Amino acid sequence: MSLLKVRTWSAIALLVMLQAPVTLVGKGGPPPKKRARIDRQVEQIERGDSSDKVRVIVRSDRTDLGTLLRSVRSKGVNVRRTHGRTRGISLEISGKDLRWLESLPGIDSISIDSEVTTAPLTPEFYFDGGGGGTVKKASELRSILGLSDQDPTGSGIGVAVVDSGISPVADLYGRITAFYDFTNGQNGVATWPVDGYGHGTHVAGLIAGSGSRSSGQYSGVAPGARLIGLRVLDSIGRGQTSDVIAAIEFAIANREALGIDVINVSLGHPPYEPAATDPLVEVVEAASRAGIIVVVAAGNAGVNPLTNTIGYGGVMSPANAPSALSVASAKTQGTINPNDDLIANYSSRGPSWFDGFAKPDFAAPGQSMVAPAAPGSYLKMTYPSLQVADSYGKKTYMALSGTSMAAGVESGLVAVLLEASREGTSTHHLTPNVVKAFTEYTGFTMHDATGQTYDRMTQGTGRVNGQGALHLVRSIDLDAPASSPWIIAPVEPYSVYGGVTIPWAQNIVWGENIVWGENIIAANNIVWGENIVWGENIVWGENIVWGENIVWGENIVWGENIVWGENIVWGENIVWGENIVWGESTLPVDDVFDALTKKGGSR
Ligand SMILES: [Ca+2]
Repeated sequence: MSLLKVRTWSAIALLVMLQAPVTLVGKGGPPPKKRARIDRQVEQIERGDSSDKVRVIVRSDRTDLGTLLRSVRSKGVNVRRTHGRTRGISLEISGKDLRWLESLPGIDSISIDSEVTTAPLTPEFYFDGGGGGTVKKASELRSILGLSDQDPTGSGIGVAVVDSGISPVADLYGRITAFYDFTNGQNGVATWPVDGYGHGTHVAGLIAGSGSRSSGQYSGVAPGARLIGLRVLDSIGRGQTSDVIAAIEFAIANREALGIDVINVSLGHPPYEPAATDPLVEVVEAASRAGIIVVVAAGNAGVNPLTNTIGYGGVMSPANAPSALSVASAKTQGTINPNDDLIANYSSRGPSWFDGFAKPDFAAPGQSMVAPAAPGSYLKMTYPSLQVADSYGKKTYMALSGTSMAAGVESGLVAVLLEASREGTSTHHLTPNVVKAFTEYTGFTMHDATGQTYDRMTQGTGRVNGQGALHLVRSIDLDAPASSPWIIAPVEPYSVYGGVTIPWAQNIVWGENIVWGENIIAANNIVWGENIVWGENIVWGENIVWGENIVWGENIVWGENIVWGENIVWGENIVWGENIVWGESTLPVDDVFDALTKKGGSR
């Protein structure tokens, strides 16, 4: 697509956005037929007018999918799945029939059924001088999060791992309580746990591994938690959006039966449309509404693989989902003290494409993380240099890096917080919003190697602080009535790690808003309810207004032209949603994604 065309498209989109919503009033017959919205991938294929088959996800504006299903089947279209909760149908159709599909009544939008990837970070892919040279040692993972041996282990909490499966290795013995396969269109077939690729086992180990083969050295964050394996990636790491949607819908539907409290999603695809119509985002939002806490890897698109420069706008779908806990990758430098932690170069920076949401939400340890290697798996066999020996001299562990690992660590931490919240007599559970707000509020502001504070689009509110979040969870009364104070114990906004006292970030990044102040949580500004409700005396940051006109400190003006620090000019040169911005150059997102995935070896 030429830049000229992109600009034209962008100008039209801008005009549409500026128009006031049109309301049809009166009784002059049926409203004119509107065509379904399509994402830019579908748009491109439609223009190609090829008879090649294309997989798409159709979202209906009606709850009854029957008529729609009959219509598409009558045309001989292959229906692959139906997604009842999100009113969707996944199907395979000729590119030439897309326009016909678009004009069918009852269709709201059509999205590409994109391939998803974990973009795992293999040795040639670190961009960080060979992985940062830090392998997690001893039972340091919990210590690095400020958790003591006496703190909760996630007992009674269920974490669904939507990934390549989970291998029943010794460290996960007795932890995998259910396993279902959704690969290649399978409809949640209950099987013996498997993981041909090796990614899901590693993530599961960071969440709930016992460390039994390493005398506890390589245990996960929440060794007491249960794991529910939802396999969506095949033995070489391939999977499709529709399979992921099916798995998450299954998790929502079976939430009670399987005891699912948390969903870990360490995979994604580049956003092809605004979050509001992205089917993968929608199912994450549905899970959050059902009370499940969804933890998502921000993505590993922080570095332009062609120029090796760091850039913004690389957050993957569904990490762009407003309700998701979107996690960046921190390098702990192998120390307990979080003050020396750095953000990994590869960690995807925000804001999110199309919407400009402030993402990621925070950063968790994700560099050179040691966890169980799935026996005979693709990752273990392909990268022997990543294998790590256990206490018996056998290489049953491996070190992987990426936001996938950071998400696993965060999911484990959420399990710890949830167990803590159920210690008392409270009848209420922590909602996804509250868990996110507490984790953001108690985070540690991070600095780069030169002492410069990372911006919010890089670190969110900072490095997660398990000790602080746990303290906050234990200081509130979940049964406090709406609009009343819920802090029942004094909250000191700092934590002590290895003798070092570090203040909390004490701010919250929320969708398009950043809220800052010491009193956000301590006072009556957040009240209990389905949503977090901001008090009337909210301070909209000291220097941040995020909306039609944005001023960010002294560096950023977001409107017609955007200037980010000294490096990025965002305006004339850059088309939002089509390109990733790296320094002063841009690159089409598909080229980047291809380069990332090829280099990452996942397809
Ligand atoms: Ca550290």
